[in-house]
Amino acid sequence: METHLQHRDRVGVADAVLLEDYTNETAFVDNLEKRFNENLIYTYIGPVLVSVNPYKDIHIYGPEYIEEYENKHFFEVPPHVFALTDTAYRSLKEENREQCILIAGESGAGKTEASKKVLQYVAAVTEHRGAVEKVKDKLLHSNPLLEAFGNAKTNRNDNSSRFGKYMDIQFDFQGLPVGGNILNYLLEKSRVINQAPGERNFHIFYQLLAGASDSELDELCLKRNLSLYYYLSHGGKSNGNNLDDKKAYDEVKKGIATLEFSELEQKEMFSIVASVLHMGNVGFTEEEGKAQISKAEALEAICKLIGVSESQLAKALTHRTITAHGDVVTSPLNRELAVYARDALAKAIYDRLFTWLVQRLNRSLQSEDARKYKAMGILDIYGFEIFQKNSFEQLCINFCNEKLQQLFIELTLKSEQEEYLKEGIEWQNVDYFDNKVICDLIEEKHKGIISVMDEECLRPGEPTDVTMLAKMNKNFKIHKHYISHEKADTKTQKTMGRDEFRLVHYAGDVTYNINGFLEKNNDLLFRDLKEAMCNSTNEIMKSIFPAKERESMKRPETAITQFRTSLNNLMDILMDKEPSYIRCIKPNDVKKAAVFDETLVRHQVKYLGLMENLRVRRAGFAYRRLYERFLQRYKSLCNATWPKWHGSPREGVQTLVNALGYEKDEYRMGKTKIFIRFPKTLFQTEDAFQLKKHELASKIQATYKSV
Ligand code: AOV
Ligand code: MG
Repeated sequence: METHLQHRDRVGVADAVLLEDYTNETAFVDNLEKRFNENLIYTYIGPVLVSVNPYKDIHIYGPEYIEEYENKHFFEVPPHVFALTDTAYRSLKEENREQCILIAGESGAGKTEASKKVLQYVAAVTEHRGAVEKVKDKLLHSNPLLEAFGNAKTNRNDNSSRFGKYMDIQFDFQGLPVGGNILNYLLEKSRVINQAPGERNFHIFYQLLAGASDSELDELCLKRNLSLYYYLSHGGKSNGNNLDDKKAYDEVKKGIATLEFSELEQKEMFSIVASVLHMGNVGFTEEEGKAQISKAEALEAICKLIGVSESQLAKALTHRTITAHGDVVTSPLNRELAVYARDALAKAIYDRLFTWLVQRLNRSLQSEDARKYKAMGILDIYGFEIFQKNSFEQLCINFCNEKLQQLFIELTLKSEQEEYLKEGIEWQNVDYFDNKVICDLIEEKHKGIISVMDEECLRPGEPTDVTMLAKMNKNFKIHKHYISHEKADTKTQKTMGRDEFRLVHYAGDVTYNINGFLEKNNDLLFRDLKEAMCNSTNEIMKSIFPAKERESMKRPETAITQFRTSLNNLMDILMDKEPSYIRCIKPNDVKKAAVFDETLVRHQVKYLGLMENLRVRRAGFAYRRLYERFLQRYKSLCNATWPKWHGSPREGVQTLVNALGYEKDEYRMGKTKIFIRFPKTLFQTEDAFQLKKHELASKIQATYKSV
C-alpha cells in the first residue's frame, strides 16, 4: 500500500498552506506541477481556488461530480470549482449573504471556462421545473451569444473574451434562480477594423457567413466568401474553421430564440453586423485633397440595410462639420481622414451594438423585482497584460487589475482578521505589499495619470501624444512607481524610447508606448456620422445613436474616465458581497495538454500575488477545522475519545490533542475551531490516522477469517 507520505510526494498537497515552507515559490510551483501531471488541476490556498488549464477534457464535470460535491464540506472533498461554488451557494441560501466569485488570470488561463462551470453547477443543483428552468435556460444561452459578439481568436486563445464581464445570478428566498444581470466592460473595438497576423475579427462575422442560409445572406447583401471583406482580411490565413463557425451560428440562433428576440430585432441586429462588414469595403479616392467614395456597392448595401440615405452617408463620410465661435462650418476631408472617419464609425457601431446586446439580454433575464433577491456575481475579466508593445488598452486593463488586487488584499486580510476575532484568537500583523499607491498614481483626483491625460485631451490648442507624455514625465518625476525615459537610463539600466513611460505595477514593470493615447482617450466620432446614424430607420441603430447625444454640446467623457467610473461602480458592487476567488493559470504558451512550462507558471504565480496570499493565510495557522469535524476524523487515535466522546466537541479535541502530545505552541483552541500552526503537526496526526485505519481494517479482516 502507498503510505500517506508517499502519496503526498506523488500528487502534492491539495492545499498549499500545508507546504512545509510556505515562502518557497519553487515548492509552490512544484506542487502545482505534480498535481497537474496527475490531472489534478485544482489546488487550494486556504479558501482560494487555483486552477491550471489542462487543455484537454479531463471528465470531471459530469453529473457524478455534481453529486459528489453537492452539500459537502469544502475541505473534505478534493479541490474543485464545484466545491467553491457549492460553498458560495450555500452561504447565499442559508446565511442570506450575497456572493461574488472573482476569476482572474491571463489570457487563455481558463477564466471563461471556469465561469461557465460555476453557472453549470448552480443550474444543476437547483430545481428543474417551470419558471426556474426557463430562467436557467436563458442564463445558459446568453453565453454563446455574448461570446459570438465579444470573443475572437487571438494568438493566445482561440476563444478569447475581448470584453470584461460581470454576471449576476439572482436567487429568490428559497435559493432558486429567478433572473440575471450582465455588466460589460471595455470591448476591444479596434479589432473590428484590424487584426494582428494569425488573429481573427469577432466570431460573429465568420459565424454569419458560414451559417446563414443563402437567402439570409442575399438579404444582407453578403456573399459567403470571407476574402471579399476588407475587415476580415488582416489576420491572414487564420480564418476558417467553417464547421465550428457553422455550429456556433446554430447556437447563436438557439440563444436568440431562448432569449425571445423578436423577428424584427433579429433582422435589425444582423443588418447592423452586415453593414459593419460592408463599411470596410467603402473605398475612397482623392481629388484636390478631397475624398470621394469610390466603391458605390458597399455604400449602397449599408444604406439599404440600415435605412439611411446614400447622399447623407456619403457626405458624412467625406466631410466634417464643426461649430467654431457659434458658426457652423463644414469642410471636406482628405482621403486619409475619410478612412479614419469610416473606421471610427465601424468601431462605434459595433461597440454600441454590443452594449445594446447586453442590455437586450438583461431585459430578457430580468426578474420581476430584483430588489427582493440575493445575487451571486461572477466576474470574468481580462488579466494583467504585459506585451512587447503596450498601449492605452493595456493601461486600462492593468489599472483594472490593480483595483481588483486591492480589493483582494483588503477582503482577504479583512476576512482573516474577522475569523481570528470571531474565534477569540490573537491576530498578528502581516507585512504585505499594499498596491494602493499604484491605484492612486493612476486615478487620484486632479493629480493622477488619468487626470493628466484628460487635462491634455481637453486642452485647447494642439495637444498631442508628445505633449501628454511630457506633462506626465514632469508631474510624476519623483513618483516611485513611475519611470520616465530619463529616469530609466540612469536608474534601472533598462532603457526605453522617448515615446514611452513605465509603470511599476504590483505584478511587474510595464512599459507603455504613448502613441495613440490621445486619440484613443478622446474617442471622437465626427458629428456628421452620428447624425447620419441617428436618422437610420433601423430601430436598434437609432437607439444606439440617440438624438440627444447629437444635440448635446457637452463633450462626452474621455474613454479612460468612463472606464474608471464603471470600475469604481464595480468595486462598490463587489465590496458588499462575500467573495470567493478563482486564480487561473496557463501552463504553456502553445495551448497544449500535458505541457507544464515552469518559468511561465512561476511568472503568473508572481503576478497573481499567490505567494503573498499564501503568506497572509499562513501568517498564523496553516490549518483550522471545526471541533466536530476534527474529532470525527481523529477520534480513533485516543482511547478516551474512541469510539464515542460524550462531552462537548471542544473538550473532546482538547483530550485528543493532549493524548497526541501537541506542544503548546503548535495549536490554539478557538471558539468553534482548532487552529494548527504547522503542517507537520497535522501530517503526523493524519499519518497516525491512516495507520490506525489500516490496523483496524486488518483486525476486522482477521476476525472474519477466524470465524
Ligand atoms: P480565458 O477566458 O482565461 O482567456 P478560456 O476560459 O477561454 O480562457 O480558456 C481557453 C481554452 O482553454 C478553452 O477554450 C479550453 O480549450 C481550454 N480550457 C480552459 N479551462 C479548461 C478546463 N477546465 N478543462 C478543459 N479545457 C479547458 V481570455 O478570455 O483570452 O483572458 O481574454
Ligand atoms: Mg475569457
